[in-house]
Amino acid sequence: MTVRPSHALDSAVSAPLAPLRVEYSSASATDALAQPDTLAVIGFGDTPQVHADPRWLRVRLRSEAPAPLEIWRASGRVAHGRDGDVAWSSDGAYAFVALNVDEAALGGISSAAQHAYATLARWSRASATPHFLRIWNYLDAINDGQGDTERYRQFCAGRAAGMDGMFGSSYPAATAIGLRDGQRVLQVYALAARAPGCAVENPRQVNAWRYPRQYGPAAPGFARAMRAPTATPQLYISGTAAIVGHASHHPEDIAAQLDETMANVRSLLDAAGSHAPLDAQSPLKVYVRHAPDMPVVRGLLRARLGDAVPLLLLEGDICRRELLLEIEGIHAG
Ligand code: 3EB
Repeated sequence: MTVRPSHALDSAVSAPLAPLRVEYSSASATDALAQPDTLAVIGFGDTPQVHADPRWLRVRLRSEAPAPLEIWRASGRVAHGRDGDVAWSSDGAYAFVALNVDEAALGGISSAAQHAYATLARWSRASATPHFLRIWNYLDAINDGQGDTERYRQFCAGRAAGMDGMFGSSYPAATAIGLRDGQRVLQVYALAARAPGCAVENPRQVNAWRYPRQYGPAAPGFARAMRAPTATPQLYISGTAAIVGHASHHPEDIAAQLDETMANVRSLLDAAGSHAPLDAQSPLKVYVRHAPDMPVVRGLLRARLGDAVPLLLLEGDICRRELLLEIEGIHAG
């Protein structure tokens, strides 16, 4: 492993972190990457991946309109580099970690997921920021295959094997969404921190890691949300859909799924003790299965949330076939 800034002896190790600043921005990636406090710049869809910088990541999901960039800003000076297939950046308080795993090279989605998570585990053990707060997973053709051979279920099995207890019984917040470009390259990226966050579960939903066997051989290892170890409250909300208990609700009804999803988000915010409304400090990412639903979903969300909440709508497949949308976000409050 190459040398990464070690703040392990810093007396501030246990001090609360400043909140990570996350925004959807029309800035150019070049300008964003030129800022010394930029931790990550994420482009979507057809954005050409032209930056060699390890902080630059392209997610292969199409957006509704020309997609803004998602920019993460830390507080301190950001160092960055690559260790094997891991791209990383860190200011000592937070780290961005990303890797792409070619499925064919590993022998399938399950082995690719296992490799990705074993690599993250190894990375975190050697890191001054070993605590994962939030992980994103993107894989092609997530709903292909029947029953336990469905690619999402295979992904979950590989992820569980690769995690190998690294999270104990407290998982980070997460998203797992399907790509559609036929590139069998699993993409995993994460936000890690110097101090641990606190997992939050949703009383309206069965904890995902306790889903019954009918949903696959390995339950998905993620928490519904993660409270960040910050001086002022910040909550990372996992991908949230129209699941109540462990069952999907309202198949084929996008408006009802949106209502149910927002009821879940509300319930999660309540469980986290977060009573501030979603506002300009609450960027939401909305994954929509069918492109024609995107303007409908945007309209319904704007009517519900007002104009201040930053929204990024992306076309992607949800991990259960009957689910038409999923919403994730970050909330200050
Ligand atoms: C759900 O609630 C919907 O496998 O990492 C949401 C967020 C979902 C994360 C994951 C899956 C994951 O079960 C699917």
